[in-house]
Amino acid sequence: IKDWNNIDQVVLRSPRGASARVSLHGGQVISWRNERGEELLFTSSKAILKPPKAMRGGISIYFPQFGNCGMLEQHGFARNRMWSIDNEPPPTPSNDGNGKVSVDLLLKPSEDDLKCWPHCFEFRLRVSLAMDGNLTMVSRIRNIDAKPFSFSFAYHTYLSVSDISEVRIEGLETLDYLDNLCQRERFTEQGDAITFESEVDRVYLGSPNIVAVLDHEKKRTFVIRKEGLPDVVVWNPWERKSKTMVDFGDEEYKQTLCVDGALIERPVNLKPGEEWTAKLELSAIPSTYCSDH
Ligand code: TA6
Repeated sequence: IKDWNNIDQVVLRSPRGASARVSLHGGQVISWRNERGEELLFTSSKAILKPPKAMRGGISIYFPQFGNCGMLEQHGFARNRMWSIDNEPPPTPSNDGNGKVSVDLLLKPSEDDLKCWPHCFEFRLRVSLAMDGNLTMVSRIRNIDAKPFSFSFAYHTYLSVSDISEVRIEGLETLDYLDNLCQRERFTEQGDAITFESEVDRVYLGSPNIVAVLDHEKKRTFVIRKEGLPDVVVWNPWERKSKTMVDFGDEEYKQTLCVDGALIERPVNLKPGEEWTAKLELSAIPSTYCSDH
């Protein structure tokens, strides 16, 4: 289907009624709903839905860099480009059946991209929705150049939460992190699960492959499973920063938390002919916890 800018979108529907919507602009997942039709990803009410910039919300892809460096756009160009449907997708693993629906997208550098980042690549992205509503994204980046190149990567994921003050992340305790609010200085997380009471913008390093985001008020837990992505970006702009972003509502920081499976500290160095793969799987499950009574 087309959006109102005439950009193609692909809607995936599981037999039980979960759905996901993927835009060819940026290969961005712009919606993910559970079987009850509840939206699980945040999209800002002020999001700018017109290219060239990625819209504020959903899951966008940071490639080939994290942050703002050199001639490249902030967080790389992949999220701002038009992708195409991949007519030669990689084979589907035989254990991938079970009512899974997917779309395969492809990004190749344009002439302009090559001026800023002179490396030939093929980036294949598969977005799948499983029978149980789990959303999976698999990225395959192949070096089709004659020389090696390095890159960083993230699935920039805006989770929808009821109230940021009631949310905690489990799985990042005791890890080292780079603090983007302090020139990427390195700190060590102490003790407990991570909670939020001010702006947070960190890259947790060498994290376990499963991280959980517990939304106490909504009684929902997001489980993030990742492969090939050692780092996790955690970002909430809080009040002051929210007011500086034109495409983000002043109060919307309460309803979202970005938790990104990422590869940042040690960029990949990909040789000619080599392929790098990374996978992110998201599930949203009702929390089972002891109630107060
Ligand atoms: O992912 C964290 C971060 O790098 C933050 O520093 C913040 O700037 C955010 O990304 C959003 O970046 P964007 O370019 O989408 O405004």
